[in-house]
Amino acid sequence: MYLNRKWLMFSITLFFILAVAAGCSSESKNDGSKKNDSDDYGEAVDYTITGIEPGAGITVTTEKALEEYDNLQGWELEQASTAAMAAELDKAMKKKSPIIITGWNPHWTFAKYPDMKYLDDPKGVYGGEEKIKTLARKGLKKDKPEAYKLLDQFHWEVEDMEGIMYDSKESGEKIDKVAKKWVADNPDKVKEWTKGVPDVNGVKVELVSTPWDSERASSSVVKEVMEKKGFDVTVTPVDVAVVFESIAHGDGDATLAAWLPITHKDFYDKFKGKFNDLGENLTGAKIGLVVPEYMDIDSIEDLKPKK
Ligand code: PBE
Repeated sequence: MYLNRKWLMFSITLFFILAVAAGCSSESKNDGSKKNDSDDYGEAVDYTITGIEPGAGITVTTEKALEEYDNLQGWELEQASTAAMAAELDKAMKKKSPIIITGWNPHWTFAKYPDMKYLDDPKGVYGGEEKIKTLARKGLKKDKPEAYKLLDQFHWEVEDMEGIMYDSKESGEKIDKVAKKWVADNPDKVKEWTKGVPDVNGVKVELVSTPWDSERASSSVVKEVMEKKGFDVTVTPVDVAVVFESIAHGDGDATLAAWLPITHKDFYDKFKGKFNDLGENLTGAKIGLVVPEYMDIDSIEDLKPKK
């Protein structure tokens, strides 16, 4: 009798354990299927990728992606500004709602939101590692050899650039101010860039640049370093297309803002042969489609076409 009761208790307990386990697994199944529904992030974001300025290289590249990926049929790229994209991202992150942005490194976004990921790009539309190159107008080497030498020697790391961008975002101080401090704090790097460059007396240099923090950082740093050597430097931020035109036509002296081989490919190819390529000033940049980690998606190909 006692034994039987013990068995009964055991069976009841076992039943409960199994019932709970079954409950759990059916719950996780439900979760799974729920996930599959909301996996269709397309509807949630209205089949829209949140982009930046119409003139950006990443905008051109994303338009190519919309053509290349069959599953992105019916999708659109919203184009406004980097600030507008950042505001949208901020809103989405707070609500944990889905968002797909055009993203890049170096950028402060990744410092502020480390829980973001690039979507795999099996067709390689966005390429792999991007480099930022220095281009100079033809004739700069002959006309202003000291400037050319310094620009040619300028090279820094992702962390340097990102540090300036992030400090500026955090402190609210303008990039050029933070850049001045950076120059004062990094005499070793500055020494390398200025090696063998004689001081000059007011030689004018115009750097054409783009209106993103990454390029504000590089241009401000180089301006500061050059001015300490006696150059008189102007930085002009313009559209990417105008940067290339201006260097090709010899209106601007140089740019530190050419993202290659993918981001600015069309502009580079269009004016090839009409400028001098001084090589990269930074390696390890990247562009692509970026989403918050909380989105259960890994690849551009996981997105569904518009219904
Ligand atoms: N960016 C940042 C620019 C270059 C620098 C990636 C947004 C672009 O042309 O796309």
